[in-house]
Amino acid sequence: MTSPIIEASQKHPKPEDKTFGYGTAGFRMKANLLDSVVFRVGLLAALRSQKLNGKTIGVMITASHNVPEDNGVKLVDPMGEMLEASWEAYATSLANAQNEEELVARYEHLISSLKINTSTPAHVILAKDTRESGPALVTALTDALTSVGAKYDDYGILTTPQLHYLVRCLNTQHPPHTEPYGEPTEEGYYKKIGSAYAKLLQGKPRPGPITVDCANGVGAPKLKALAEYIGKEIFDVKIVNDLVDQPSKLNYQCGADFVKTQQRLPPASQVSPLARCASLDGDADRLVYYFADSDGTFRLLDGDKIATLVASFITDLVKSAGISDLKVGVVQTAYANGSSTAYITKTLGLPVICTPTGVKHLHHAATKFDCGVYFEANGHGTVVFSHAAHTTIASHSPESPAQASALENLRALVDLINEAVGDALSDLLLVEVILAHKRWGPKEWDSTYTDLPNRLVRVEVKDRTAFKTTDAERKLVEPAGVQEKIDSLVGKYKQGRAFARASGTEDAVRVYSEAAERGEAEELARLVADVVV
Ligand code: NG1
Ligand code: ZN
Repeated sequence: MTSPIIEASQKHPKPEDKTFGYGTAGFRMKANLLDSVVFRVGLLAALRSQKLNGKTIGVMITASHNVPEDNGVKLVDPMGEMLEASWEAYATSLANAQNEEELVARYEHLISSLKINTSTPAHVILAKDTRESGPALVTALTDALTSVGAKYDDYGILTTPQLHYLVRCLNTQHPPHTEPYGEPTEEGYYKKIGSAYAKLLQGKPRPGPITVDCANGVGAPKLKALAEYIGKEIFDVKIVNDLVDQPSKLNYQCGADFVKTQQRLPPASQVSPLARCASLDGDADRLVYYFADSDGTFRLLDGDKIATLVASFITDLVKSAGISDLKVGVVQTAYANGSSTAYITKTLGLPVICTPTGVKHLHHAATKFDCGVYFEANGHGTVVFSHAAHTTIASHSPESPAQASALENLRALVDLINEAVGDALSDLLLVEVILAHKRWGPKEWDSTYTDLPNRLVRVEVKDRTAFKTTDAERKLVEPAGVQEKIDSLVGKYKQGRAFARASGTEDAVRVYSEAAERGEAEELARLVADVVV
């Protein structure tokens, strides 16, 4: 059993002086360092499947919004969630074994300590984004899977959320699941969300054209396929930044991360005032909207604006359907604009939970609600429905035609939403539907509340591990004394708020600030940055 692993692993040697860590987004780095890591992730994926009695595990090869030279790999658990946290350490342990012998020893240690029956057939599905380094990394992965006799299916190029969807579909085909999540094919994905969209738009004004910047990544061909499935009459999308055959253009001057951090239009987008625009990131799991105001000012509608729109719509729909016992709530991180939090609690009257950065934390917290809406400010998020919500929505009896129609819409909404993970394509259709129902353009949506001026800066420090936080990363406990200094600075600004935390994906500390005036928010960020260096 072990010699095939050694033989296969010799083709994917570990770079000597590197230490790898499974972070918030899996392993992510320069693609030329990733070969051995992906091979070892393959071994772990097979073990994870065996540990879970042969359930299907997903492996996605992508580096999302990172530069084209980077790549990454992450594992998807059976219901389409991120890998269970305790297994991240096993991934790190395999990735850092210095040689083949150590790798096999660690692999066997996992088998015995986790009591894994290796005669259980393993099943893994895999996909990649459009990066040039993808195909070679897939070979590393399949070499590993072959060496341990795991069965695998390579789905080629997909968006990250499509792979999560497929994993969930494949694992819900059999009892105890009463109904599969959807057809386990790419086509099945378009069918499920596309028909839900069409249903929700019945009798509603047809949305006008929307321009979508696809970051020159996988979102471009997939959005085209989705748009073809739905049809131009009800989904009139103009796709820009779709140069997937020019890998160096990926995420360059475009994409959701560019728009959110630069707070401006991607240069390739030529749009008329008040026209709806959106950007996806490089693997199509983030979405932000924006528009140019009548005077040309750029207006961003970020993850917070999407979360508030979705939460208000679901609340209304649940109420209109005559359902009274489902709890709707919103999950955010410390990066959510203070105005959005105030709007959710005061205007919408909904509870808000704040979690540390990273969607796995938000997702987990969202399961505490019946309809849990979660979004990071950068546009990554979705809605999760509890078991009770699914049952109630499926079985509720309406008492009037109005209730019946709201209930139909609620059912279609559940189909439209990719519960497994934040999904830019599904979220895009969701926002389009809500705007059509509310008869809103981007300006009406934007005017629900006004963002407090804010600033996010990246600070290079000697050792970011020295920064330890509490209270959902809003307060520093270490280094000693720093939080007191931040507090005293914050106290000097009207509506001031600021925090510093170590990034989980980059070697830096991030400082975020808000204040009543733009200049003050910027000054506060600068002063806090001075305190942390
Ligand atoms: P870090 O580098 O830990 O701040 C960033 C984003 C997160 C999340 C992760 C994973 C910000 C401020 N941080 O995390 O929201 O998306 O990357 O990709 O946007
Ligand atoms: Zn992404």
